[in-house]
Amino acid sequence: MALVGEPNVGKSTLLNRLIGAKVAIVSPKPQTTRNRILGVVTGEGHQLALLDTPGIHSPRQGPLNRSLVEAALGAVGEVDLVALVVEATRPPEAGEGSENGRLLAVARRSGKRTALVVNKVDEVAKPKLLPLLEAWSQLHPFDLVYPLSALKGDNVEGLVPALAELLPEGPPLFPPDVLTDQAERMLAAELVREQVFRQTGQEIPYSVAVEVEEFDESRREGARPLVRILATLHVERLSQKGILIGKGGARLKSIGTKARAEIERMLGCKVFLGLNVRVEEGWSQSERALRRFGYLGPAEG
Ligand SMILES: Nc1nc2c(ncn2[C@@H]2O[C@H](COP(=O)(O)OP(=O)(O)OP(=O)(O)O)[C@@H](O)[C@H]2O)c(=O)[nH]1
Ligand SMILES: [Mg+2]
Repeated sequence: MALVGEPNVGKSTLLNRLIGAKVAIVSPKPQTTRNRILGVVTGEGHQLALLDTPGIHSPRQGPLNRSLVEAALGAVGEVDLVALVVEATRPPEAGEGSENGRLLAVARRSGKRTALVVNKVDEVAKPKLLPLLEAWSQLHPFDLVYPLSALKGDNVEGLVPALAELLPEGPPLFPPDVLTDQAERMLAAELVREQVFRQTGQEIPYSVAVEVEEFDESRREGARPLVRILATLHVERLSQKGILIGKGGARLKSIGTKARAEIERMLGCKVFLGLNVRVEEGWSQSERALRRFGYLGPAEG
């Protein structure tokens, strides 16, 4: 199944919550997720393979934005069940021309079953919730309408069994211990990017791509396990390089410190993290660069 929806509604938070591990980065800024991320939940008698996708938004200008939207719309075509994620804090809208309306039209045309997940219920007063769910139900014949808080965990435990009811029967696709398709190297790059999203403002988060140049595990099995990671933060312009590095290198240092702690938690051992910043003029306009950074699937044909 696929988790789709507008940016910032909490798709990645929900994916992490459902699989019980952090495989997708999360930030308060929209357009955090740049590629499809698989998460697998295996339980008693069911297995759910979930795709987290970039938020759907317009305008879709430039190759990066277009590839984000294509990744999300493409996911709809590949799954048995579409879960549209929306926020309880906003009134329902799924009219023509709206992002949700567009997604629902894609789902309808595909003939796929469609669930609505109403997230962030912790932010609305209880009496407001029922009318909101009813209003959503008027907009589309959802197979399931499910309110929860991915952040707080409220009402999350019933979601997987309810979704499993909507999925076709079949043998499990993954061994029970598989949680994600994300390699540790990619997760490390993402955890650095997460700190860029959290610690910089304005256009900087959207101008940074992270590439892990070295991921040295040769001392991982030793007496004092260590993984050595060297990553480059590519910015689009020279002026952004200075902002990202900060006065006396303070900002880059702070990004590195926090990212290293997150990567250590993921890998379960000490990490040396070296970061450097390079100008890769206009990388977000270049399909080649997008492919190199893993934000675009392999070339078609
Ligand atoms: N209050 C509240 N905040 C939430 C909840 N779920 C997610 N958030 C917050 O919403 C913001 C966006 O979360 P993400 O999981 O990154 O959202 P997303 O839909 O993956 O966003 P994109 O990747 O940009 O499309 C973060 O600040 C989360 O902490 C929730 O249930 N309640
Ligand atoms: Mg996301």
